[in-house]
Amino acid sequence: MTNISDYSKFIVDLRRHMWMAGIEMHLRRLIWQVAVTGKYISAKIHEANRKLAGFKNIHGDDQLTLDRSADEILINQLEYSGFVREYVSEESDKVITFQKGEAKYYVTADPLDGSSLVDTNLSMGTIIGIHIAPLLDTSGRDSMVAAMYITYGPLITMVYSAGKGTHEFVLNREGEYVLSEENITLDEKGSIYGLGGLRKEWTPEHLQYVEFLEAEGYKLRYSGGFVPDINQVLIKRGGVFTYPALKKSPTGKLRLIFELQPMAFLVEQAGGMATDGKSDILSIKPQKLDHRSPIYIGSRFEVEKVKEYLK
Ligand code: AFP
Repeated sequence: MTNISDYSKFIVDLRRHMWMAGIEMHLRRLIWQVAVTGKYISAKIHEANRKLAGFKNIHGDDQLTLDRSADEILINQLEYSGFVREYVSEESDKVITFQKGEAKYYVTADPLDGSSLVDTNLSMGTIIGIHIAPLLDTSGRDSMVAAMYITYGPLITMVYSAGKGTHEFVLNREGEYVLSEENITLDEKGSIYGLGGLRKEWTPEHLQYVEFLEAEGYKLRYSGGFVPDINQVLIKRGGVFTYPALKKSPTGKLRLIFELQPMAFLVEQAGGMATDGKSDILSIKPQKLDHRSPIYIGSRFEVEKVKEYLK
């Protein structure tokens, strides 16, 4: 696939990239509007983090309001976009109908994933899925047309795909998203792994899989933030993140609609895979908004390998 940036001797910003990729206008504008919310959510994080004002740290209830603030910013930004038919977020678990008429996109959001990390100054993120069918009607593979996430770290970055590769943009000092990594493509095999859940809660099969990776010399990369942990696998071009089935919670912890399907879309577009151990994440039909699923996501070798242990 020829990189668009090969044609352009100028900095390629997000809108130009999507236009040159031939993405449909309404979808381009919706992706752009979500990307813009990243600036407002980042400002909210700074505002809410009372350490800046010399206080000790942000308390649990403040973290909660931070989640809700991020959700409100997304709602305000998308409600009048004219492109969004329904919006549902991990914060409210209820479907909000914005528009009827020709508005055709169904948007899912985890507005601020990893918010419990805010007082540690570790990275957090916003996860967005964009569908063309109601969320519980079909699998992500049949309904999802785009996915993206925003990372709030030393830099604000945005990774998106609309089915034509996975690309990273960085927010520059002028407030523009400029292309930083185009057509991210995972290697067949990586060298890092992120392992969620308590070791004593792991199933024997999962433990054997982890011991295989340890014997292969994989290095542990786990921050407790799904977005930066997945971002690391993508930007380092390989490896695996897993939050597995646990003895006491066979469906694991992470949410299929809000977290797993958007990331599976992005990783598949980068040549990787995502499974619950048996089925592709994108092929799973959500049973409810709060549908949780185990996940193994990353480069092909590691994800194919886990199926040998969990079959
Ligand atoms: P919070 O949003 O409550 O911080 O949880 C983050 C998360 O949902 C996901 O981002 C992490 O991968 C996962 O939880 C970490 O879970 P553990 O704390 O059990 O490791």
